[in-house]
Amino acid sequence: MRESKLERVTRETQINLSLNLDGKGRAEIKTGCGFFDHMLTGFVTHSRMDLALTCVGDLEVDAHHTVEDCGIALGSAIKEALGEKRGICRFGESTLCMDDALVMAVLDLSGRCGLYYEMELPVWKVGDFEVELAEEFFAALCRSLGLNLHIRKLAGRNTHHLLEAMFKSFGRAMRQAVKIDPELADEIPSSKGMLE
Ligand SMILES: [Mn+2]
Repeated sequence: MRESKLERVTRETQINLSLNLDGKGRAEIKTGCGFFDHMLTGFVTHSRMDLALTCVGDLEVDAHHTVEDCGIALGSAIKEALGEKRGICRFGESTLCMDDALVMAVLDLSGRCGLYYEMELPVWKVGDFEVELAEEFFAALCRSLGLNLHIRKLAGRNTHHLLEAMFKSFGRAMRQAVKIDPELADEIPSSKGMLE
């Protein structure tokens, strides 16, 4: 079973997480930041992972620690559930629209961290979420997972739609990348023989 559980406690956040890579897209997300919950739920639905995530963070400061630490935790959990990455497709890509918004996510579970984030977002805050935190989330996730990720806005004006299209597009791309490729048997899909 490609699953993992994780508890992460710092002076800024307390996180409990359980993940199943081969799920049905079931999300139980409670971070105290409503818009961020909405984004993570979109990711989960379209990645088809099952994710239960509770975070009690220092929202009296702002949502920064909460969002960043959830990124760290989710990346660590996916990494643990993937193990040696035997038989996975490894690469994923998705260009997804939501009304006016058109966003592309292309990724490689290479074991190396890289984030190439080109989203021009018209407003600085949506609901209780400062939009610059989205980049912090992906940066943290890429570091802890060892993910190379390109995210690019192709079109769009509405910031809610743009962020939502981005998280869903990331979900679709991750779904492809973690999928088991039946032709690979249990090979590690790398000419080096390892993905670390
Ligand atoms: Mn929405």
